[in-house]
Amino acid sequence: MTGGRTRSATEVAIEAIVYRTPRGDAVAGSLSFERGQILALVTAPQSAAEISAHLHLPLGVARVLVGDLVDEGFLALNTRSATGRPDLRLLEGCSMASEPSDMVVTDDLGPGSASAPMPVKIVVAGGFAVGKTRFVGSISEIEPLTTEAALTRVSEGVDDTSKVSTKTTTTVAMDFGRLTLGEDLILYLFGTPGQDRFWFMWDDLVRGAIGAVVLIDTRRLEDCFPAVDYFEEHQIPFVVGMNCFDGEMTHDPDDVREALAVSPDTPVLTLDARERESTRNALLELVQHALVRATA
Ligand SMILES: Nc1nc2c(ncn2[C@@H]2O[C@H](COP(=O)(O)OP(=O)(O)O)[C@@H](O)[C@H]2O)c(=O)[nH]1
Ligand SMILES: [Mg+2]
Repeated sequence: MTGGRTRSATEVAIEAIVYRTPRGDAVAGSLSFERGQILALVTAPQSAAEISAHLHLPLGVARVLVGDLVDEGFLALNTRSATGRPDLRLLEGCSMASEPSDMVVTDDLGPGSASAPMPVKIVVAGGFAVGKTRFVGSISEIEPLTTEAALTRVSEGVDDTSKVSTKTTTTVAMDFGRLTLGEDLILYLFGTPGQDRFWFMWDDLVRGAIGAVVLIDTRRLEDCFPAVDYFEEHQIPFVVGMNCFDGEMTHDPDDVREALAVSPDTPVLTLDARERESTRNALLELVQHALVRATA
């Protein structure tokens, strides 16, 4: 499908918004196989992650094919990105997100912006079964899609002197969801894969994200330590969401903050990942926190 290559000249971020060029419109009916399917799908701008999920293509493959089509001039990427730079519009978008029909974003974003909305990325992390999938699903306007990332790792042989490398390929299901915050602003939520052996995917997921929500189950707090460590080390703003599995709040946020040894300004809140309002509040807290951090 990708001619054995793993990279096309154009690198495609998972949240990059892909849209069709006039040249792409012209050839849409004539390309075959996955290339044709991608062009047919992208009648409306969407992210590489969505393309992967809709076409049941491993994420890595979808990104390479999209990159090729960009190189050929059939697709284009929105290169403007809100990632890493939360602004007030995002906060406003999040506050209004309960009434999608009322949302209007009037700011003139300048040339080149008309074709595709700007993606904003937030990562949802935590240990196993803390509610990541529920969290993403409760707020996403699209059916929660999972996509498979085909992964090839080269691991060094056990015997140092042999310098033998072995390749293993594995797949992982990833949660992601979408929330339109305005006609030109789309929030993408990406859930981190729970298992330790997928740690190396985090850099890709987290690159450019404005922040993260770390979900915790207070009965097994230690499960979130790796996520907290990761975000602190990479200086990604995050909020901690205590998921109320027993239906009532049994822990004081200050106690949890202390147990996690996170900074005093890190928001720790209670939530129910199954409730849209609750999820939205957590996202709002995060955007607010990220804004404060960015302007500090
Ligand atoms: N009571 C309660 N159950 C939840 C909540 N969030 C998730 N669950 C349940 O906990 C289980 C694990 O949730 P899931 O989202 O699959 O966890 P993940 O492994 O982090 O993706 C599922 O059965 C959910 O329905 C919550 O806020 N409260
Ligand atoms: Mg899950």
